[in-house]
Parts: sequence; structure tokens; C-alpha cells
Amino acid sequence: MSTAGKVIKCKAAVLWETKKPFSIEDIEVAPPKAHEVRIKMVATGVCRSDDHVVAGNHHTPLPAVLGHEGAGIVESVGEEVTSVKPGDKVIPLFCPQCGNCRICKHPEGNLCVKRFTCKGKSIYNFMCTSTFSQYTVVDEMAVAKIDGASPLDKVCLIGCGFSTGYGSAVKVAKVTPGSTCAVFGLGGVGLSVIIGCKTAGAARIIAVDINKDKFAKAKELGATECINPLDYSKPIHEVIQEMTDGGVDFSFEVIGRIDTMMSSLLSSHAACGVSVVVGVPPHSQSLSVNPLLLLLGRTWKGAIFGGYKSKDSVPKLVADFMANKFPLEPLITHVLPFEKINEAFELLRSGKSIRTVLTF
Ligand code: PAD
Ligand code: ZN
Ligand code: ZN
Repeated sequence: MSTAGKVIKCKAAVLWETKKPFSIEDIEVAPPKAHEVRIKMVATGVCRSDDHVVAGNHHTPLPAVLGHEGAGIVESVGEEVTSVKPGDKVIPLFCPQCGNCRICKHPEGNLCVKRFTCKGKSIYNFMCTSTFSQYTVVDEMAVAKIDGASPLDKVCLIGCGFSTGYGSAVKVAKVTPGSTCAVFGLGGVGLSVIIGCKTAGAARIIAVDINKDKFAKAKELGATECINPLDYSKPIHEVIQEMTDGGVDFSFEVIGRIDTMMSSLLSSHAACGVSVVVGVPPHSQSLSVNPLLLLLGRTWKGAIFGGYKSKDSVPKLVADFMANKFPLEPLITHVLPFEKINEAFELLRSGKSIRTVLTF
């Protein structure tokens, strides 16, 4: 029985207000309009950016269906959709690529400006994706077709955490062979930065976290040293400067805190270091910086989604995963049925999980 053209009633995890659990509700998902695609979700990761919304650190209109690290199968498409068809395996793109705006045409930029004008406050829309639902509708510019043989319960991480971390190392920082790196924060995104640094040939990768339980996995993925700021009486950037003859070549903040963004910046070498902001800071907090920190030659930058143009890059990243160029399995510590979404968030908050994949 075809569902195309009909409203689909299904289960979704609705966040009614901040600082409250999700509730699994019956929602109605409208058929895709022109240029839209309706997707049957198969798996979705749980990312700290979702939890920033629950915690009230990142504002989005509520009630909403969150989730932005998913993978699924196209159920039906609206008029004029040409890049995907029913039955295709796809990854929704929280950082869309319209292909026509100024940023999409820029050789490096990836924050398509069209996203800011798409859609209103509808309950099914968060970050253009809303993957915490059995079905979701996205714009065609926010969906990428991927290899039909790919395991959706793994490649969903390419929808956010993996690509964000890996791209931050290989594409944004452009880590060089033989270099020294420092990675602050060893969650799913930080560990993906480590995978990227290793792939790029870094000689030393210093992993920094206040939860020492994260160190074993960081070492497994390529960290050469692991340090806990709580073990030192002096600031951690001074420790790193001493370990590295003045600072690392590349540093990454992958936590989302103002203080660690400064520690990461100061850990990079004053004359040649590149420091990348990956973590999402709490809204309306800012840093004041002495320009001397940059005047001597440092570079300070940031990017979302690893600097990748999403629609072009996601299929290639999936192909690279299928060709064993990088692993995703070590990042997935838990797999739970979708209904246990609140358990997945508790695992993240308690530091016990890297990525939990929810399956539908
Ligand atoms: P996570 O919560 O799994 O990992 C964060 C890690 O940081 C944990 O291991 C913590 O123990 C550690 N940590 C916390 N506080 C400190 C501290 N003071 N010093 C050292 N370590 C600490 O998160 P994640 O890996 O899912 O995401 C990390 C950040 O990246 C988060 O802010 C998220 O919102 C952001 C993000 N950004 C993008 C992007 O496009 N830029 C995409 C996805 C996620
Ligand atoms: Zn994310
Ligand atoms: Zn665009």
C-alpha cells in the first residue's frame, strides 16, 4: 500500500520545553511539497548539539522534533525533485547546499545562506532535518543520496559528528604530515578530529579531556598522549606549551565552552599555530581577545560541518567509509531502539557514551 501523497501518522520524539525529557508522540507528517523529500528514518545518532537545545543553551522554536544525524530511505518526493527518488538511501543535511547562493558558489564556504529563509516554525523542522521521527520531510537541498549498500545504522554519523570532526582536521585546519595537534574534548566529534589528524599524518596528537574514561578510545583512534586538566595545578595551555616547544601546530576545541576555546587558542603556537573552534558555545557568550594573540602569526578559525559542502561531500564520505578509509564503529558505543531516546541522552550527559545510535 503506497503512502505517497498521503499524510503519514507516525511516532516522533517531541521536545515540548527545555530541560524536560522527550515524549514519544503520534505526529502527522504531510506529503512533500514541490522541492521536498519525505524520508523514512532508519537510524539516527544523538549529538551534543541536540542536547544544547534541551539544556536551553541553543535556542530553537519549541515544540520541535530534534535530531540531525540520521540516515534513511526516501519514501516519496514532491514535484520537481530530481536528485533523489523513492527507495534511495539518503542522509539528511543539517547544513544544506542549494548550489546557487553566494556561499555555495564560493570555493571554500559551506554555510549555504538559503537555509535561513527556508521553512518557518513547523513542528517537524529542526536544523532542516528533524531525524528523531519515523518520517521526516526535508528540502531537496538538505538531502544527499548515498551508496545503496551502505549500513545506515553506521553512516548516519556522517550526517554530523564524524564529518564535522574529520573535516575540521583535514579540510578546515589542513593538518600537515609530521605536525603536532591538540584536541580538546573527546566525544564523538573530538574523536573524529583525532581520526582526521591521524589520517593527515600528524606525528603527535595530544588528547585533552576531564573525563579520563575517554582516553582509551582516544588512544585506539590515534592519540599519542592523553592529558586531564584536573591533574595539573597550572593552566593546561602552559602544560601543552611545555610539552611541545611553545605550542602545537594545530589545536581544536570540540567541547563548546568559552574557557576551553581560549585554552585551545593559547595551546597553538603563537607564531605558526592554527586553532579551530568546533564546539558550539552557549548562546550570547563572548570572548574578549588581546589582538597580540593573533598579531604574531596565529590563525584562529571555525567551521560547521567540517567545512564540507554537504550535498557534494556526504556521498563521497560514505564511499570512503565503504572503502575502509576510516572507521565509524569505534564511535558507536550504544545502539538502542528509538523509543529509548531519553536513555540515550542520559548516557551522553553522564559521559558514558560516545555515540548512541537509535534505530527505528
Ligand atoms: P560530547 O559531549 O560527546 O563530548 C564533549 C567532551 O568534552 C566530553 O568527553 C567531555 O568530557 C569533555 N569536556 C567537557 N568539559 C570539558 C572541559 N572543561 N575540559 C576538557 N574536556 C571537557 O559532545 P560531541 O562530541 O557530540 O560535540 C562536541 C561539541 O561540538 C559540542 O559543543 C557540539 O555542539 C559541537 C558540534 N559542532 C558541530 C559543528 O558543525 N561545528 C557539529 C556537531 C557538534
Ligand atoms: Zn551534531
Ligand atoms: Zn546555497
